[in-house]
Amino acid sequence: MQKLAGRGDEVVAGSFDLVIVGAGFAGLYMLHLARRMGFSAVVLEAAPGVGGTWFWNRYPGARCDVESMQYSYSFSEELQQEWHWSERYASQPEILAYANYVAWKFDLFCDIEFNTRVLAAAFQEDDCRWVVSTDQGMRYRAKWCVMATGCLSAAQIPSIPGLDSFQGPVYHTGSWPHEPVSLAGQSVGVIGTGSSGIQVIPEIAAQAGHLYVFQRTPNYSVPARNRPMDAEYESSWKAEYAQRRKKARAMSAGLLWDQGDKSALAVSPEERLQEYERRWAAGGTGIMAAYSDLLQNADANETVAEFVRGKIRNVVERSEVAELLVPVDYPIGAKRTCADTKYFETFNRENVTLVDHRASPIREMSSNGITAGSEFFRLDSLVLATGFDAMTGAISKIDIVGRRGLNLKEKWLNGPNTLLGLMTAGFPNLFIVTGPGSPSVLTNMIPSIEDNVQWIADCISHISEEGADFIEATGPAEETWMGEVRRAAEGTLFVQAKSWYLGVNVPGKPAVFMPYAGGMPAYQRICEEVAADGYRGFAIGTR
Ligand code: N01
Repeated sequence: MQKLAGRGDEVVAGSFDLVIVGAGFAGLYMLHLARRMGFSAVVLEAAPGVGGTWFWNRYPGARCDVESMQYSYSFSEELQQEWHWSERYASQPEILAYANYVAWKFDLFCDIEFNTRVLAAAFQEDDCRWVVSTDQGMRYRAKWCVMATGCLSAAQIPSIPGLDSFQGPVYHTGSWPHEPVSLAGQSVGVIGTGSSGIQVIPEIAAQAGHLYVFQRTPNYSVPARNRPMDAEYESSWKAEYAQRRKKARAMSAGLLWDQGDKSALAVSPEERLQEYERRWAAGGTGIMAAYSDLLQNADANETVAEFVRGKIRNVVERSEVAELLVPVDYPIGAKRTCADTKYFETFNRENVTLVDHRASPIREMSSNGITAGSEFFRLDSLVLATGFDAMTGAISKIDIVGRRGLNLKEKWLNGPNTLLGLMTAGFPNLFIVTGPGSPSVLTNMIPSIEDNVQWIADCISHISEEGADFIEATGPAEETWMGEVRRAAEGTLFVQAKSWYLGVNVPGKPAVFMPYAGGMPAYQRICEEVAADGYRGFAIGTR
């Protein structure tokens, strides 16, 4: 990279059309598209490699809960034909290998600056340029700044008194070490029973001397029934990938699955049971697609929730443990439904103890263990499966200053405001991929990323062709969209659980349902209409 003379201690690394923050699936595709459209671009990435959240989440058992034939890019027919997924649900190492393959195939590495954390981004009103500063003491100037920072990339560390005094290693599932971690024979504590906890717990139980699982809220989980990729299944996808991707995008979650169109309450209990059993045997979260109203109607939801509770009770041998593992006080699916491999069976092992953190809250940690309620648990190692400051965490870590000194963190103090999740008023030429206010985490992420990135690339092209200097979300359009996001959520059961969708897992974070729950097709249609209507709701201008 050419280095130019800088101001102060910083070196000006260069001027680009786009600065892209993050080399996960969003950043990689943004770079690819930008280059294809003839723009100069650089990606700034804190990690030493590509893959984003899949770079960091390398805990044992880490695996995607969306089928691999669908959790992949669709933009290149050649890519989707030549890549072979070895399992129904891809493991983290395979997803990371895929990200690296994509970066290699499309020659992306040369435009990515690794080990480079973005600290600040400031909009210069005089020339409509973003100046992006990094921890490497570099400044990058660009007309467009794209936050491809990911929805689940800022690990959330709980504030447990005395955590720092613990002498053993503390691992967070979301920033797992790269060196092999051996927990063999140790006394290990795991805090958290969300998707990450549910995947890591069986793996740790298999090697630990004793495992203590500290559970605050039990989670609904269904068996993934992962297996090696079936050759015929793979061929059938590859024979009609384009048509299937199109059909998937027409489904609410952007996933091609067997979506039932009847209400769960419109069929007999016998028929319903048969259908749930069929889907349970098939594995995966498709059980939530059995009927059309499972995420909207509390009574319909209760039918599947009760079915899953029954399965948990059947698997877990000690009834007092089973009762602790059975979720009762929120609808299934209101927190993301987990897909597991022998999670509930793990609690039948002699070397696993479930600690009910609600009845016996974690009080403190000391040099050699943890006190929950009045009991002390001696630990050699601690694993935090405590999730993420989702959707806004990674962006908020960057000091982003827009027009007239407006600070994004301050603007979002009472919850994030965006127009379509793509832009936020007061921050011209700053885009967010799958930002709060987009369907993102409620959908298959990679197609959602592709659609957002395509929209951004088309927008940049349009503004450049018009000879304009900026595009910016307007306040009233943003307010209208946030109303739409609220209304869409209120029509669902999502708001009835204390989840990271609402931000309530992070102390002090305002409780605002962040993703757009109106479904991928509705969102995509709105995005297309807005663009076709000359970017309705956005201001376009010259300086
Ligand atoms: O995080 P979570 P995650 N004291 O927030 C508990 C994706 N993902 O990393 O529920 C004690 O869901 C917390 O308890 P509670 C997927 O979208 C996908 O597991 O707040 N406990 C909860 O049990 C997923 O939804 C995959 O009461 C504390 C857990 O920690 C998202 O990432 C795999 C605590 C956090 O659960 C996040 O999943 C992994 C405290 N202070 C992740 N703070 C797949 O594709 C938190 N907890 C399969």
